[in-house]
Amino acid sequence: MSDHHRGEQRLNDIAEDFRELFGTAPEGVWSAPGRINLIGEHTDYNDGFALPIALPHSLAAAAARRPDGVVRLRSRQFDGAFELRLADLSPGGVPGWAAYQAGALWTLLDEGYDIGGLDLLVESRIPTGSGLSTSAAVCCATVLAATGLYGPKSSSGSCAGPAPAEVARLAQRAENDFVGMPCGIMDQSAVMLAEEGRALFLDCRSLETEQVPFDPAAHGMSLLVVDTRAPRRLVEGAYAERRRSCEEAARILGVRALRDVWVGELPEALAALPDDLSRRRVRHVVTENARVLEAVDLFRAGRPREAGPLFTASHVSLRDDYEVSVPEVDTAVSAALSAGALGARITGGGFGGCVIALVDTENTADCGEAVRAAFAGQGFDEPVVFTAPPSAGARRLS
Ligand code: GAF
Repeated sequence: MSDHHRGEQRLNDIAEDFRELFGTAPEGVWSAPGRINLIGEHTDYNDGFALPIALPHSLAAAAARRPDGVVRLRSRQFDGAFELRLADLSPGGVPGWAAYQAGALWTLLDEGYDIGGLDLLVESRIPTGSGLSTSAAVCCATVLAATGLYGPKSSSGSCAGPAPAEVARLAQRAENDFVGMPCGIMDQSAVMLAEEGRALFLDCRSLETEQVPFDPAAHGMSLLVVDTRAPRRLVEGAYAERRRSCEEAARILGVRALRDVWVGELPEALAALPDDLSRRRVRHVVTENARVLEAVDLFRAGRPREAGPLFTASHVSLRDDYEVSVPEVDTAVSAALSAGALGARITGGGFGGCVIALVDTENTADCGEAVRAAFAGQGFDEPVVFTAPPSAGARRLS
């Protein structure tokens, strides 16, 4: 089946499910991809740099308006049916997966968007629980659906919906203020702004972006993704703790954010910090920002193969200084490197999730096999291995 036919089939299937669940046809369907961060991890909330791509895996959200201020939420992947009154939404008040959609709608209302009731069905093909940003995709798709159906802010004077970067900001706010996850802006920016064949160079302070060419196949490589399927535990508490320690270090160093410490100033900054833990956290963030800039230079120069060692250095820093790796992830990285990968690292927030590896095209299958064999040897669950061409960001499908 061609991509076009697969897309048509998906639309038909979600429309049929929607009719079955809600008794009416959807008025529109939007898609939002998952993301992989190539490099620049735990830098976004430090006002730093990141270099994500969008995955070919996406979720689709079908929606129709309702006249009664009620929101009905359903998911093909998750059990449970939620029926909520828009007027009753309050931060922390919705449990489970529906919190992300409810949070997106609450944010729009809080920011003066004139939205009303909705029936909303989400069908996700992004592997869940793998740190590939299903949550950002859900929030972005919900903002797109609600503003696509109810129109832009009545005071905006424009007939277009919010710009993609504004959708990313609204979606981030949903996670920060409604769900209570203090994430940065990297995931939502990738979901909204990524382009096929490009990586998104993101300055998380100015929010300036640059689409940097990244076409692994054209350089004889693939980007291999290993979903370790390691259970992600303590993710939110540990993430918030990392963020707090960075903010505290920035305060001690007298800078607005760790972005303001350049790598050449690192020895002096480390000497000013009171303990080894904060020194290691700062060293990760400062060196990681420098690695992103180096990788971007290599991509711009058409030399992405040379970015491999930067990936591996990023992993070592995240493992040893930032302490967000787990044994399954380290096993995948070591196995990929031993099998000849040009570079490999944990991607995303960590504490489980996925590993990415830059590999020669002809070595892709062997590298995947080496990782599977290493997992079997350690008694870990079998990982899911796939390749990820840089894909397009969120859009309306119908
Ligand atoms: C998670 C967060 F949601 C992002 O904002 C980012 O901090 C990432 O972890 C680590 O780079 O995905």
